[in-house]
Amino acid sequence: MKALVTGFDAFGGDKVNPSSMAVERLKRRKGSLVVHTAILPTSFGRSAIALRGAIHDVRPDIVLCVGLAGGRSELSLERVAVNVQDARIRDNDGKQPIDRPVVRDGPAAYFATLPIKACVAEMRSAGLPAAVSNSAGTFVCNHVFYALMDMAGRHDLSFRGGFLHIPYLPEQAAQLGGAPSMSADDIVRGIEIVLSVSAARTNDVRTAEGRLS
Ligand code: PCA
Repeated sequence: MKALVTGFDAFGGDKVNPSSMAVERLKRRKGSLVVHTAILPTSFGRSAIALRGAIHDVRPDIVLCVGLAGGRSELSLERVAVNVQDARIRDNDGKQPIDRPVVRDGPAAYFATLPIKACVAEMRSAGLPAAVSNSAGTFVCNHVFYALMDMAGRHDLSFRGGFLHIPYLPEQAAQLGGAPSMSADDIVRGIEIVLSVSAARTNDVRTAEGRLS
C-alpha cells in the first residue's frame, strides 16, 4: 500500500512552514506502507497542479495533505472542504481571490474519506492533543483539500484523502507571544498515526470487499 503525504512551503512572511519540516522527517516505510512525500507551493494557481502531478506519479492508496494553522492548539483533522477561495492574505504569487469557487460548477463541499474519528481517537490515546475540525478555512489549504477530494470524487482515481492542520512550532510561537505550539516530534508522531490507522482501515475494507466478490 502507498501513501502520499504533502506539506506546504512557507507563506505570509514566515521563514519556515512546520508542515514541510514534519513531512520531510517521515520514515519512508511503515510496516507494509510505503510513504511518498511532496512539498506544495502556497499558491492558489500552482498547488493543485503540483498535487495532481504527485498523485499521478505515486498512484497512492492514501493521500494526507498537511498545512499550518497558526493559532490552533491541536492537531486538527479536517472533516470538510468547501468550494470557496476567500483569502485574508496574499498567497506566494501575490494572489488574493475573494468569494471565488475552487472548481467552477463543483459541489459546495466534499467530506474527507480518511477515518477521521478513529485517527483522532488514536492520536489522543497516544497522548497528543487532537480533534476533528469542521473548517479548513478558505485559503490555500482548503483549496488543496477541495481539489484533492474533487480528484477522488469526479475522476477515476481511487484513494482515501484527508487534510491535517497543525499548530506552530515552539520556536515560531516564541516569536509571537501567546500562540499555542507543538513540537516537530509530536507533529510527526501524529501524522504517522493518521497514516497507520488509515492504512489499517483501508486494508480492512479491501479484505471485506475481496470476500464479497
Ligand atoms: N497553511 C495555509 C496554506 C499553507 C499552510 O501551510 C492554510 O491554512 O490555508
